[in-house]
Amino acid sequence: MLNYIDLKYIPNRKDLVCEFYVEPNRISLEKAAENIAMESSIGTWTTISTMNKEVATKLKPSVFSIDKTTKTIKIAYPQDLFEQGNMPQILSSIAGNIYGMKIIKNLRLQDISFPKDIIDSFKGPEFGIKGIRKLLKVKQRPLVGTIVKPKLGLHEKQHAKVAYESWMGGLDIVKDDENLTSMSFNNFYERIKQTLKLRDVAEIETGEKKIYMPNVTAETNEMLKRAKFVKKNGGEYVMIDILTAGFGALQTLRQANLGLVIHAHRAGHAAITRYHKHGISMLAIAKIARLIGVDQLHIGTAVGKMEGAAKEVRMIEEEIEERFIDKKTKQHVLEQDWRYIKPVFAVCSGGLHPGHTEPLIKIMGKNIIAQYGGGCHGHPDGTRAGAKAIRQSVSAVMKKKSLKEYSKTHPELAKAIKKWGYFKRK
Ligand code: CAP
Ligand code: MG
Repeated sequence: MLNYIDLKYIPNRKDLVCEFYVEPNRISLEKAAENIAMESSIGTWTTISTMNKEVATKLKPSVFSIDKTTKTIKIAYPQDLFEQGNMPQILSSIAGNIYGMKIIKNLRLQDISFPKDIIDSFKGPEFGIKGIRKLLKVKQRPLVGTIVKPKLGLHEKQHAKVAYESWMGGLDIVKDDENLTSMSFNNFYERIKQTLKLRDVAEIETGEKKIYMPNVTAETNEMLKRAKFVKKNGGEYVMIDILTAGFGALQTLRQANLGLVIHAHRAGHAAITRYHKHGISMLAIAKIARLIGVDQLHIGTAVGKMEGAAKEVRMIEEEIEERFIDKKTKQHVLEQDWRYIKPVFAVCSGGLHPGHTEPLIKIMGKNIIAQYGGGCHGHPDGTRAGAKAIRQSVSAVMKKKSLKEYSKTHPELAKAIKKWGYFKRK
């Protein structure tokens, strides 16, 4: 029987390292760790006559840390277990069968550290934070955007009009919602033409760069066709729902090298990230998305409607933007040398309104993209006023003024605050 536990083992630069939270089912944590290492690499439930010494020596992973207090284990996997440049295969190993083993009650892949050769086999972001700020010509402040609402139902012209109003009110970015693709009432290709046409008008009338992020999520060939259509019509961005489309599809989009900024929506992530005892952490998903090559990624707001505590959301932001504000956070993350892989812009979205802007920036810093859906189109005076109120709330923070103070001279902000109030941390 091969021995998978080696608490003296020190991972080397050719190891992929995973940290798991493990709740065994009537067996010891050691036994559970051994079975996880086996099933996620070369083993199965029993010894087999076909196993040979060479396979074992070359490919056997090592459980090198078992912490009974935190119920976490760390496993170092020789990189030859994985196909370079193939994220689906990597995840079929480290996030595959092991979740279904009867001897495990709960299992969560908390964190991953990729070795150099695997890092080098992926493209990473084409633009990243610097490229996006350069494209939008916005150096310091958070970028602000909205999502056309209602999520579904508007036809192409109405959609374009809502986008135009949002840009004219001062927002940088307008995106499709996660479930808007090409509908019977809103054809993708027609929507792109109508919306980009008004985007050009808004740019001329405001003198500012304006961005439209169309959702190209679809079967992979159709997705590529839609992305190329956006490019041909003067769009600079596409959006993809990375969990429902899949990591293989995300690789196809990124590796098509279309010169489009990729916005990663994470619809569906909470099915695997939300329960902190089972599934995959958002931190691990964020690292995977950065390695494949998204330019910006939804990571939560800490203050809005979606779950995600401030500490966790901040940790994810610091990992994808690679700027560790407080060293303590870094301790909770497996060391990762990202080499030339660019940092990714953190997107904060979900239940935000202008009253959230101050605490949001306080927690997340200025290097974020803040998106307000209902918090824009729900403004008492409509979309354009909502957009103005959002922009005003950011200006207040950048000028170190309280929202209360600033709303005295900015009526749109005052009306937003009157309707939704200020965010009070619980
Ligand atoms: C926000 C949103 C976003 C979610 C995504 C929505 O709209 O468009 O998809 O926030 O959540 O459909 O809910 P609102 P996350 O501003 O009206 O809430 O960023 O946490 O993945
Ligand atoms: Mg949405």
